[in-house]
Amino acid sequence: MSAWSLTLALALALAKILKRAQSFTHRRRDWWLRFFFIVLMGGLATNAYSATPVPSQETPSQDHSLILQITHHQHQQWLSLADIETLPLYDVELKHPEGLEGRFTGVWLNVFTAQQGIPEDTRIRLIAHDNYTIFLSHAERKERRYFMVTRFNGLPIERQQMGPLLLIVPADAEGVLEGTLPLTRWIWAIREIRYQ
Ligand SMILES: Nc1nc2c(c(=O)[nH]1)N[C@H]1C(S)=C(S)[C@@H](COP(=O)(O)O)O[C@H]1N2
Ligand SMILES: [Mo]
Repeated sequence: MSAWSLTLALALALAKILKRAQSFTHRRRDWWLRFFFIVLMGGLATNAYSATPVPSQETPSQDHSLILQITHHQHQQWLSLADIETLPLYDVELKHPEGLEGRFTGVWLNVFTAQQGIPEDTRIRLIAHDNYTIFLSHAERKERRYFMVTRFNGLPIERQQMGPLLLIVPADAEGVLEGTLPLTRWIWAIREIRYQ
């Protein structure tokens, strides 16, 4: 549920109460408000899982321990949480299919790869600590907005908890939970990104 819709709902509820107090004779107007309120509540209910990242209030990490390897041919580079969090941070509330439910903070993958100088039209490969690996083609990266998570409920994520980095697709959160969209790209415990 987004903050603005909640504010709107509260404002409307307040308006409704005020109107009521004002006069019992204006029943028609009351019906209008009631109708509007029901429509709004319906909107909120269906909106509940359309997870959309919003700018985060989190202070960028100062942790400089190296957690992510970027490999390009023979060239290797290591990045820390502090390095990754120099990019604009976003928050998204969702339930991860593996069970974690709450606020995920991170950066957009396409913004990260652009900052790293990884060409947009290359296929990238992500490798996890358990050696699970996925490829994201140019087409796939254009089709969906991947989000790289650096924190859960404001804190860095432990290795046992899918950390230090995990990939999610906020727009797919609902479908993935329902089982109508695949989870294969939701790689967690990311340790390396490679590209040719
Ligand atoms: N690091 C890591 N991420 C991963 C996986 C994994 O084994 N390791 N499995 C992927 C696959 S194929 C699916 S369907 C989901 C769920 O995997 P699971 O059924 O093995 O829990 O997580 C995805 N992300
Ligand atoms: Mo899977």
